[in-house]
Amino acid sequence: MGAEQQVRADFVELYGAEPEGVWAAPGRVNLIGEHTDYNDGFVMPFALPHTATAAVSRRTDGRLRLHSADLEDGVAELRLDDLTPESDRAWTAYPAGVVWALREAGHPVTGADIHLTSTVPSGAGLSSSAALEVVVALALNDLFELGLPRWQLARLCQRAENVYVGAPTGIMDQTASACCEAGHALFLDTRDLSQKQIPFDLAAEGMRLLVVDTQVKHAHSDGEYGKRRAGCEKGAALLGVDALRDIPYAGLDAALERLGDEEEVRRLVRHVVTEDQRVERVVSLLKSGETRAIGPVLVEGHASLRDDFRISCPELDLVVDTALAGGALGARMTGGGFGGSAIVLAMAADVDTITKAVEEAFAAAGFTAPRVFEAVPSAGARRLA
Ligand code: GAF
Repeated sequence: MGAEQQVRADFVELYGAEPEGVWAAPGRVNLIGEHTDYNDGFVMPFALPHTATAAVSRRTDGRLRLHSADLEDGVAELRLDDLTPESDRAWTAYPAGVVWALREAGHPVTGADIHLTSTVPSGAGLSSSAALEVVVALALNDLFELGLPRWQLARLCQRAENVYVGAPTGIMDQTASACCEAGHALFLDTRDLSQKQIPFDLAAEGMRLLVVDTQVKHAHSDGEYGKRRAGCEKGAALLGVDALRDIPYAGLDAALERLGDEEEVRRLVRHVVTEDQRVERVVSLLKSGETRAIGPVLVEGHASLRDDFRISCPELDLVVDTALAGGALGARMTGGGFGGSAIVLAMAADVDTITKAVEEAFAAAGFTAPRVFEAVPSAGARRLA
């Protein structure tokens, strides 16, 4: 049975009737542009083939029933009028938060039965939570005929995550899940949410992109992410701009000088301003067909996250160093950091050697074995049935 049939059959068993529809929304990897989204900057994610899938039906009685095939928990039953920000520390906060955000924005959602399952690895920096949020938002948008465009669904999902769940994340992950297209990376300006789909077909050029999940679990609500965000906001305030996006690359040295002995803020500002410039470099290299040349830009991005933003960890650094020593074209951590995944850009012929080298290096260091898979730019959120 395929995922769609399975989730449909499980829904019938749980709730005693066919669902009105089935939807899917993917996780993402970010090619370049890390910790720039809450600085109004640029990002460039693409969607994974891994998705959250939801079978959903409307209710009219103000109740929300939630169930996940991936957990032992039974059906959670909530009353829409009781949904309160930061009151739920379980996985149910993500779908419930979306319902809360839609209703708070005035959309007439009157209840739902939802059954979910996901193939996006959780805690791996691959946006498993955004996939859960977006699949629910898209389903409710369709069923209640809300007519909201994708970018607005992403905004509401971000609000669910920021206010209801209580994690101070940016807009990248939800937009990636809602708006990515197969065979493309999404060049997103997080200030005005303008988007360009950039063709990104590595296989056609004999290349591959590997995701290495270090199995070091990360969480956004644990404080370090928020500290970086607050540091960036402090930098913008000290420099008299709305967001670090407003510091042009050419003005970076002058900006750093103005920050005087604010050493930590200087490092954060340097990362964000140089990272925005790296996104623009990658976009222009891809547009001119120089795909291999993005490798060194990815490596620079990793060094900046490790040394200036200080959010890497020994496992992520080991992936990057080992992959590069094994002939990779580029490699860097991806996502929020403090664990999670790294990406490795390599020629197809080198993939096996690099994978083996990384696995051996992890074993030699006494780290948990990493999970390595190839990432092909896949479709964004969609209705399956
Ligand atoms: C996490 C956040 F959710 C994103 O908004 C983004 O800030 C990313 O970390 C870092 O680029 O995935």
